[in-house]
Amino acid sequence: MEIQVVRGDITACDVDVVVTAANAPLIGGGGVDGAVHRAAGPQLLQALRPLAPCPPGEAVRTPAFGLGPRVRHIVHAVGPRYGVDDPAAELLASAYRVSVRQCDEVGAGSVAFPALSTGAFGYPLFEACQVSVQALRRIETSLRLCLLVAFDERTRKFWERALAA
Ligand code: AR6
Repeated sequence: MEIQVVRGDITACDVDVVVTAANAPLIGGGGVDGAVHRAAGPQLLQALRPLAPCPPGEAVRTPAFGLGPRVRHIVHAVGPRYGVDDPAAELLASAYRVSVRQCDEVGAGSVAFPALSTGAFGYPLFEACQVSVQALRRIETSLRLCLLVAFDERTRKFWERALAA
């Protein structure tokens, strides 16, 4: 799987699967999840209700609704709340791994990830970038392309640095 860092808004990505940074009750919120819910529309919340709760380190999958037809599925990954859900690094790596497994289950070729847990959930940015790159590199998958979508320049730099290591 090729891993590429790009700067931008994940709701504009041309991929089979968009991953969002969800919370355990799967009720939407701010940050990237807010943007994904706005783009997908209200059907998304309805589809999530029977799948909740989703514990940290896990992920669930729904159709893409308003994000389609370009995007086929949304994976709702729950990263750890830093300082609350432990062990944080293992839970964060697991959220990435389970998301990739969700992509493989539907035969996806491409996926876009946000920097899970690095906003409202408070995970230190550089460490989170390292954990995500290490986890994604070790995974066996039929995905061809994985976009790491940095919303700001700091995230882009740290992901590039983690990829170069
Ligand atoms: N595209 C890509 N990345 C984005 C976008 C976007 N449109 N918007 C924000 N980011 P966060 P978390 C970046 O807080 O820390 C929500 O309320 C953002 O700059 O979205 O896992 C959920 O409902 C940051 O780098 O996710 C949960 O309750 C990264 O996405 C909780 O926050 C993650 O920040 C999850 O917290």
